[in-house]
Amino acid sequence: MEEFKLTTRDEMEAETDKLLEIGRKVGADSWQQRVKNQTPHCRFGEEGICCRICQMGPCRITPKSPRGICGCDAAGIVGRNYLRFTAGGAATHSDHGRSICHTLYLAKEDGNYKVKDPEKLKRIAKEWDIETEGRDIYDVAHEVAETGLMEYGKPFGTQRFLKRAPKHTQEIWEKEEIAPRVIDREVSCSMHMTHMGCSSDPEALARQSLRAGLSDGWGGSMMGTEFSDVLFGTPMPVDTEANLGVMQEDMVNIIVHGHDPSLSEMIVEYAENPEMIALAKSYGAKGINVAGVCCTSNEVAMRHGIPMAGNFLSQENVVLTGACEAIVVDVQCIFPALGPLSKCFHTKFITTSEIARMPDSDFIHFDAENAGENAKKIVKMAIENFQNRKKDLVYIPKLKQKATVGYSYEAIVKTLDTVTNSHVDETGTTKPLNECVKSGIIRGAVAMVGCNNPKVRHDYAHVELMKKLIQNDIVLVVSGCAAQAAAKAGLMSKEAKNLCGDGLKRVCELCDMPPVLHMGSCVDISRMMVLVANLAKDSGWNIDELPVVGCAPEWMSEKAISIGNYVVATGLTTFLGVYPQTKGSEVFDGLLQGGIKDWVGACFHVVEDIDKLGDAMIEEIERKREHLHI
Ligand code: BF8
Ligand code: SF4
Repeated sequence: MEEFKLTTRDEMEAETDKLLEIGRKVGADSWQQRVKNQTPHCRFGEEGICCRICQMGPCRITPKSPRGICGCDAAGIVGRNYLRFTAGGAATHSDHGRSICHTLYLAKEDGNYKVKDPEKLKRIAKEWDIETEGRDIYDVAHEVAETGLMEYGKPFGTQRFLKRAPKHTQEIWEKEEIAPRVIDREVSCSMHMTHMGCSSDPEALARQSLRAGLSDGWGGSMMGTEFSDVLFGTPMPVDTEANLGVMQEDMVNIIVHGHDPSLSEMIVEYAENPEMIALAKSYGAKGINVAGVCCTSNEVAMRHGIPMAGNFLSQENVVLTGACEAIVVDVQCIFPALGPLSKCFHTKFITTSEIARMPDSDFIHFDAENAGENAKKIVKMAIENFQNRKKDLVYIPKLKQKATVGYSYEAIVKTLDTVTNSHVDETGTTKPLNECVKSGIIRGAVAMVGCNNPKVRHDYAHVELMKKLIQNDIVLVVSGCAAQAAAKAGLMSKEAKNLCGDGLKRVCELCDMPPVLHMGSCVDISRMMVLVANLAKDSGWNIDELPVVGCAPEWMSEKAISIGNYVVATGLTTFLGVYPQTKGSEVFDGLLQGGIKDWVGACFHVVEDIDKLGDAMIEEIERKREHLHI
């Protein structure tokens, strides 16, 4: 048996260089080149002190001009920009959640979408006081979906899922007036507050940022996750593979990219259809290979073991292999660059959502009603495109690692139970995990999430931090592009246990799990919220006392900031490796990195030096342990 070894960043970059070389031959552009073209960035933008929200501006803050034309100061401008950024993220995640609600509403026994986890559906129905006894499961599904849709627009009250949080957390949210009302209201209220001539008070802007974030994490994202599980199944551990080497030279390669599993689930289904496989063979391919990029990849990897080709900054690489017949996208984090890039190769760039229309793509409008038919059409298009491959442009790097993924909250509870063999009911408890933490076998946990950002060497921060943390017996729960960084490097292989400290290694052995647990896509950070909520309830500690922190070392998107806000507002101190655009106001920045702790028991810390970032997290976890006397 070959000895286990992580794939290094150097190895991956050497392969990327080869791909870029091929790209240059066919006139392809690349993000690496565009970063050069865009550097240096505008300092006003970087520090958040450029205001463009009215036509008297744009106004920029300098020592000579400390206020905009309306008189708004740096704290107001930075705060408004930050809140708008958050609202963008909350809207995006939540609208994804809304489309999943709609899909659930349209689910039927003989339709394109069915209920795959009726037990989970019944649990949610019970939570929401919806009758399940003696009812057809689809009646229940439709009522739950409609009730979920009302969470976006009901006139009164707060988000239903807030009740999942421990009492202590709920009380903080009430007292600080940040309990999120309906989702659309938090987003539009944020836009209203940041209109010219409304809020310029930094505290009010920070507070609304937390509330808008919470409407995402405990509202839109949580419904996105929960209803995706109901529709497509709750993830359980499954083996898969990661990195560009999952693409196959003799197969039709279809890459699914984006976020909404409604599309990718159907593509996966049709790619397994015997009729389609026969068609692929008739075109000279051995079969059909579906692989993923970004969070769509996380969704189908978690549920079906579909291999993960790469994360955010790998998206151009999949086309550069010359072996991608189609890259099929839904929404979010899709480079518009894929249009012109695909034209340099034979690749079909297929857009499917009205939310994400892009030039140089084939648009096939995909919705719940036409899902089956259109998924078939897309798979067929990819197959027919196999013959157009330019053989001399094909280069698939041999990079590939094994990964075990699928650690939903339910799966983690079940897996950790192996340590104590205590009884698990249908929802289980987190007691075994608590025991491991109390005894110190596991020192704590880091929820590492978020994107790639060219401001940080691609995946380097994720992987180096994860290595350091597991060496120190800190278990990782990860999602989004952080998860794929781990998988590509090999940290989701069960053999990665050999890189752990003795305590965590023992837990990995006993539970037969990797030290870095893949909890899913970015909307699935709601799973992490459920996990810490139940850890707190089962242990009797408050969430802000748990030796658990959040971390986004390479983040870039509005969604990531929305996430940061709800993770902090839930009580988890969160470490960022990329400075948000807030440097221009010490007052606002000081709130985020200190002041808000008085409200919610946690705040942000920005540490751009990766080594120091790791140390800071370990120190924070040890401080929490000391406080708990464990
Ligand atoms: O929602 S981690 S780059 S893919 S935003 Fe995007 Fe960031 Fe990746 Fe998933 Ni999340
Ligand atoms: Fe300038 Fe005020 Fe208008 Fe912003 S709102 S652009 S600071 S005048």
